[in-house]
Amino acid sequence: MSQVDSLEEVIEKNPQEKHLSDYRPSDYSISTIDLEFDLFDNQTTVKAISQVKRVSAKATPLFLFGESLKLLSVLVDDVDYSDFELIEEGGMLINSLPDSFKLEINTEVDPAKNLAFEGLYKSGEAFCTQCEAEGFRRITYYLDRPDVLAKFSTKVIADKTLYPYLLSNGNQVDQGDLEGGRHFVSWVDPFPKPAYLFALVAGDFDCLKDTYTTKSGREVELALFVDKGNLDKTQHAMLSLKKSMQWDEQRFNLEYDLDIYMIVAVDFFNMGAMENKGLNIFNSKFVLANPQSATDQDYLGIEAVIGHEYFHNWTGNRITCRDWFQLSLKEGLTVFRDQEFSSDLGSRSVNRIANVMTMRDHQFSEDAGPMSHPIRPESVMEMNNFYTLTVYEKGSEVIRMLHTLLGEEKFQQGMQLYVQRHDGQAVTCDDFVAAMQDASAIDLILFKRWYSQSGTPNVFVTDHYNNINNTYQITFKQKTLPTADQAKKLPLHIPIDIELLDNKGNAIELSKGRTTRVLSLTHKEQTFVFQNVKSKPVPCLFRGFSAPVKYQYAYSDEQLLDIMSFASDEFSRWDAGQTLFNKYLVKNVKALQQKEALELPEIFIDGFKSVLVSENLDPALIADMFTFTSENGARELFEYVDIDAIHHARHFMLQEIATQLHELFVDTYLRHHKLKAYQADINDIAERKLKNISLIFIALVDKKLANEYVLAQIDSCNNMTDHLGALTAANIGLLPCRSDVMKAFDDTWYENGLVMDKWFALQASMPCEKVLNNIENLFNHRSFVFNNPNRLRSLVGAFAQNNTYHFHNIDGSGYQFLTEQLIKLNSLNPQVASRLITPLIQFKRLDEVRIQLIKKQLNRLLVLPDLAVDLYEKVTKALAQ
Ligand code: B3K
Ligand code: ZN
Repeated sequence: MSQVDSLEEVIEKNPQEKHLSDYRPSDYSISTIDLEFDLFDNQTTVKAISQVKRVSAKATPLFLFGESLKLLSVLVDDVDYSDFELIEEGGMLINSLPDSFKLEINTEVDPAKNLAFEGLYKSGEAFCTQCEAEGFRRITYYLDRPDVLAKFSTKVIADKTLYPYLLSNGNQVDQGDLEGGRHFVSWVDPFPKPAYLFALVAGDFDCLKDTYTTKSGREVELALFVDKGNLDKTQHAMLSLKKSMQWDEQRFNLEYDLDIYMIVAVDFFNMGAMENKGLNIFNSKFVLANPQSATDQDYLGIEAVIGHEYFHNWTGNRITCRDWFQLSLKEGLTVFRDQEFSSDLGSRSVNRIANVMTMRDHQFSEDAGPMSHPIRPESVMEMNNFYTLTVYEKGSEVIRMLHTLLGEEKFQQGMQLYVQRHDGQAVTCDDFVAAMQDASAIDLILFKRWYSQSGTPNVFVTDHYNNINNTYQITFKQKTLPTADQAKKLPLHIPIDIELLDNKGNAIELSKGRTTRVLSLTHKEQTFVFQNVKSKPVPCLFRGFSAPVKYQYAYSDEQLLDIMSFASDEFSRWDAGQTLFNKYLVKNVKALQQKEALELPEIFIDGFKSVLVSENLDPALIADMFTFTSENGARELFEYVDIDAIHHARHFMLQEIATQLHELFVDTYLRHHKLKAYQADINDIAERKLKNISLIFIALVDKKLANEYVLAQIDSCNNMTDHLGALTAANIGLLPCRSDVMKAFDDTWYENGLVMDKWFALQASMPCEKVLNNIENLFNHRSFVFNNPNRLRSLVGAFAQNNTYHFHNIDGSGYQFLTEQLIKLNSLNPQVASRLITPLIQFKRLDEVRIQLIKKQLNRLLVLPDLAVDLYEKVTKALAQ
């Protein structure tokens, strides 16, 4: 049987896609649901009593979603009911119901066996839940869809010694002791919510308490629950929460609404965190930090994720999504809000650069791959597969473009109108844009195409300067290539923030007193003319990455250096450096392919030299200027991706930079290597970043000196950033001390899984042939736990995602290794499997040998008898390319 036949056959007998266009309001509404959980490891019973009302005119049966449940009984208006049928695909159909009734459903679940971490499960000793997107149906039969909003009350019963804390959404209203050493706590959440925001936690924790007084003067109790012994790692998370609450009041005029806000940190969690109403559940990675165990990046990540989940209270919880196709309504907007939060508190440019790196290194390839979808997808098989960089990060870029087009004032008016119109409702992306349009009186009809069109637009820029009448004319052409999901592409509304530099590097006035302007590109091709331009300018385009596009302009090296030195926007300076690097990367890849000599001209080195010695630039920005396009990101620069040539050309360039600027890197390292008390403060973070980047460049060329520095740095450092910085240099430079310092780290930290994640990720990104062999051995390491998603991401994910060259080893070993892990994970935790598969499905532009090797592995997955829908969706789409 040919591959195509088997693919078609498999597709035929498997799950179908759901379509946005099929949306219909629910036939029934639920006003209240009272839950009672009697918690036991393997036999937890759930009693769910709902007040249900038919809203449709027709007397249709009631369909309730339900999966992996043991049904104990169904009662309608307190009487045992049997007129229902269980549906194999996951649910129950109840017939002959009255117009309005009380529905009681009793189910049993097995939390201890639930290793998919969806629904009710055990994380270590604690019980916890994850219901977004469709996990509540693994707790009870319910109208598990985001547009059914009900008031929840929850009674939790459990052993009192093992589970002193019993938590759920809303406010605590009752508690008491029961027979047999058990106790209960009852909670009521006054705000109607969809089931995906339900949460329950039971466990024994250490708790950090605090309070926050909102701007209207209400006192809110704050509580942070962590595993026993971790209280010394909670200060930063609590501070971040208070900063988030204050920032949302100041910038968005949004205040917290319940009397208590709780955050629980757990070790077994599929994602970063979850915004359940009043009871956020977090991956402990995004809560726990002290200087010894967490890096600067961890500190910043915690602040951002705490902010993100907190901001969801309005954008997501108070106003939620009508259906899951609208996910970007809450996620794109909330990512935008958390990015703004981080930028207002820290460095705007450095944050912007980090976000753009994510777009270019990862989102662009998603948009060009088999899973390409618009920020508002039109068809979905497994919803969990759509918590993507496109929905989140590109979604945020779309909100940012709205912000650019409207300006802060009108954007905030739009937000206010959105809240005023839709508080307490489940709405659509169209509703959001309508509020923005109505508040600003700016026409956004064309702009809305960003919601329905996938793919990264290419913008080709040409210009012409007329020195007789002093006019400068600039022409933009946009073209989006067909994507896997959508052949036909239309022109988009693309805001282009522009600045023109004159021959002395000064910004030219573009309109009264203004030297920058946002042009609206709305057609396939458009020309803009600037008058009174005295000399041929250097155009600084897409300032601040004003649109999520790839753009091309035939910049000379000199022009790029001008932008690097003179652009008023720090992001543009960085971007010009990236463009210059990419230009030579493309050249050198070609040279390698044609067996010609590689080159990096003096002008390039000189340009970067002046960056390194600059006294005015923020050290963090300098560090970013020396963080060049990754091998992953570089793939997007080519039509045909030559893994080997990209690796070798990039390596040559880094080696060349390290050699030619060696003394300056040493000097920079020494200047910024300061021994002082640790503070997660923006200036100190910047210095550590530049110092540790310099150390890497030193390690590339002078192993002896680098070895010395690494050992001394580890010896004297008082924080994880510097410790890990030294280890990273030892790892990348394969320094003589590498194995000793790795071992010492392991011996110190082996009991702390989160810290060991950093170590596993280093092992996985080791730039050497034997890396895969090492990884395989590390599965037996004392700190490795296969079931823990964090460990898996650090070891397997870091290898497949970041160690591009070795993962794509032409012998196929990387592909085979990943596939073997996916086969194991398919039945344990399909959600995590489905995230890890990404590098295996984006293969279309690789060489034929690698394509065949990958297809062979994907076909192994395809024929698994119990292939989870999460993987099924991606594997079939990948093979159909
Ligand atoms: N809303 C959650 C993500 C849920 C993912 C479900 N597979 C976290 C967040 O975006 O804030
Ligand atoms: Zn979110």
